[in-house]
Amino acid sequence: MASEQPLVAVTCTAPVNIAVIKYWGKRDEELILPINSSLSVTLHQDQLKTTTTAALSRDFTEDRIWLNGREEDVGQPRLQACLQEIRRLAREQRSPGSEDQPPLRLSGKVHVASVNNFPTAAGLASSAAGYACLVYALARVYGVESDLSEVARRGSGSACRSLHGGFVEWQMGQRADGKDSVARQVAPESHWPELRVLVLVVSAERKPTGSTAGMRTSMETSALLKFRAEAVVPVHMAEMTRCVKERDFQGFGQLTMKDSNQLHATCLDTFPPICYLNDTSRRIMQLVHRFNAHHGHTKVAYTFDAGPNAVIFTLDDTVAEFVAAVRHCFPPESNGDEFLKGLPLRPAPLSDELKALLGMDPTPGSIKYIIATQVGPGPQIVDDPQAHLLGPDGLPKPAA
Ligand code: 2P0
Repeated sequence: MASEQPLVAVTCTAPVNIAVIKYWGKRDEELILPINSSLSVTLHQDQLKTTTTAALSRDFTEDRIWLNGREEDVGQPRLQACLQEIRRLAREQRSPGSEDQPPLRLSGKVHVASVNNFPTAAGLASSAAGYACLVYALARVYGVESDLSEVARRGSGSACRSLHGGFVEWQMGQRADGKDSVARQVAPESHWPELRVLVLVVSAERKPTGSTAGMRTSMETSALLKFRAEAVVPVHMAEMTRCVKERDFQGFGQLTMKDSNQLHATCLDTFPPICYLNDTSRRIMQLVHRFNAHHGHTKVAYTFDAGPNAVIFTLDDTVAEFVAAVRHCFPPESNGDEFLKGLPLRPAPLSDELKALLGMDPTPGSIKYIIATQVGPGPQIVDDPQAHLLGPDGLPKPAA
C-alpha cells in the first residue's frame, strides 16, 4: 500500500485476571451489567499477557482485525460495541473550536492486531485480557482519556477487571445505563508480594459451555443463582476486601474456595446442568484439602472458572512444596522438564508423611503443565516501535 500519510500506531499489553469472588449472571445482556459485584487478582504479564497494536491511516479503506495472526470478522457485535464507544468518546472529547480538523482519529479506519503469549489451547480465559488490551490500545490511538470500564465491559464483562493491576473489584452498580458498573483497584500489585499463583492446565477432551450461554441458562433456571447474588455475594465481597487489605491468607484462601464451589454448585443447579469441573479438577480439590489438613491450616486455595483448569493461590514459603505434591499426584507423562513454566522454583522434597496422607494413586498426564506466576500490574504502553504487530503498510508483520 503506497502510504502518503504516516501511520499512527500504538502497542499495549494487558493482563489476565482471576476472580476470587465470581461474576455469573447478567441483568442487562446488551450493556453487560452483572447481577453481583466480583473481585479479582491481576496476574503478572511476564507469564500471561495479550499484546495489541492499533493503527490509524487515511490509506485504510476499512476496519480490520487479526487475532493470533488470523484475520477475524470485524463486524462481530461485541467488537463493534467497543469500537463505536471509543469513537463516540473521541468525538465527545474533541475540543470545541479547534481548527485543525478533521483529525485522522475522527475520520480514519483502524487496523488492529492482537496476540497472546500463552497458547489459546491452554483453555485459559483470554477474552478478559484480549478486550482490555483492545480497548486500552484503541483509547490511546484515538486519544481518549476517560475511564474505560464501561467500554471494556461491553467486550466481555470480566475484561473491565483487567484494566487495573493488583486486586480489583467490579462494582455491579445500580443504574440502568451502567454508568456506575465500574472496575476499581482495591490494592496495588505491590500490596501482597508473598502471594503466588499456579495455573494448573488440565487436559480436557471437550469444549465446555461458553460463559455467556452458561450464564444465560443459569439466569433462566437457577434459584440458587438468585440467592447467591442477593444474599451471599455482598457478604463475600466485604469479607474478601478485608482479607486482601489485611493480607489474611487463611481467610482469603477459604473464601476463594467457597466462592468457587458456590459458582459450580450454581452451574449444577442450572437446568440442564452445566459441569465445568472434571475428575482431575475434583482430584486437585481433594489434594488441596488434604495438603491443608496435613499442615493444620489453609496454606493453599483453588478456584475454577468455566473449564476444568485450576488456579491455585498460595504464599512463597509453600509454593515449592505444593508443586512437589502436584508432581507426586499428577506426574508429567512426558517432557518432565517442561512441566513447570513461568517463575523459577527451587525444588522441594515431599515428606513420606505427606505422601502417605495424600494417599492418591498417581494419574500421569492429567495435568499438562503448570504456569507459576504472581500478582502483576495493569495495562502498559510499549514504547519500542519495533514491538508493533503491524508493519508500515498496516498489515501484520510476519511472525518472528
Ligand atoms: C469471572 N467468569 O468472574 C467469571 C467466573 C467465568 C467464571 O467472567 O458474557 O467472558 O463476556 O460477560 O466475562 C467469564 O465470563 O462473560 C467470567 P461475558 P465473561 O471471571
